[in-house]
Amino acid sequence: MLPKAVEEGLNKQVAMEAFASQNYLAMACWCDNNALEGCAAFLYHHAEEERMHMMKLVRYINESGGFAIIPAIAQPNLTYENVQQLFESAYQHELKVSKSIDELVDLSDLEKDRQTSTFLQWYVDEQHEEEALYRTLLDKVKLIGIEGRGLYFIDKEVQVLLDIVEAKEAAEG
Ligand code: OFO
Repeated sequence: MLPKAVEEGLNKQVAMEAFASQNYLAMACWCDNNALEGCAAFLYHHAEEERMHMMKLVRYINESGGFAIIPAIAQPNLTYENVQQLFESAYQHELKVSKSIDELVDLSDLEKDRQTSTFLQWYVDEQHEEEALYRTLLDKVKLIGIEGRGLYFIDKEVQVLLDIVEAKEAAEG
């Protein structure tokens, strides 16, 4: 049985993951509209992943005797000055999500809810990967630069990263 405070915390996380999915979807649309097909593909994929994060939480809450609350979702940002600003925003968002997951782990520990702490370990690991992924992306964007042909090469690099992510997912089944 979920302690009430933990249930509330998990539901806040549901809302955060739902927003993340819409936010990445909006970023994908911006890329699509700016001829950045590789970046768009990467972000469409990431939007799906965030939905999966949300679904995993929803199922866990309901399976644990709680009530998953499906939230209204705020309008995400639709436009960016450039792709560097977009990936900076994605990276900052992931840092915020990591902080929220860490606080949720602290809360479940405080409530002596061992099951939720164990469940959340998957999110801790996932956030470590996502932070690293966006940090890498941002570093590449800064290194290549967004002037002239830079955008073309950035887009190719991001497509390569997506191929790596998808190959890893396929290997994991
Ligand atoms: Fe990218 O964050 Fe979900 O957990």
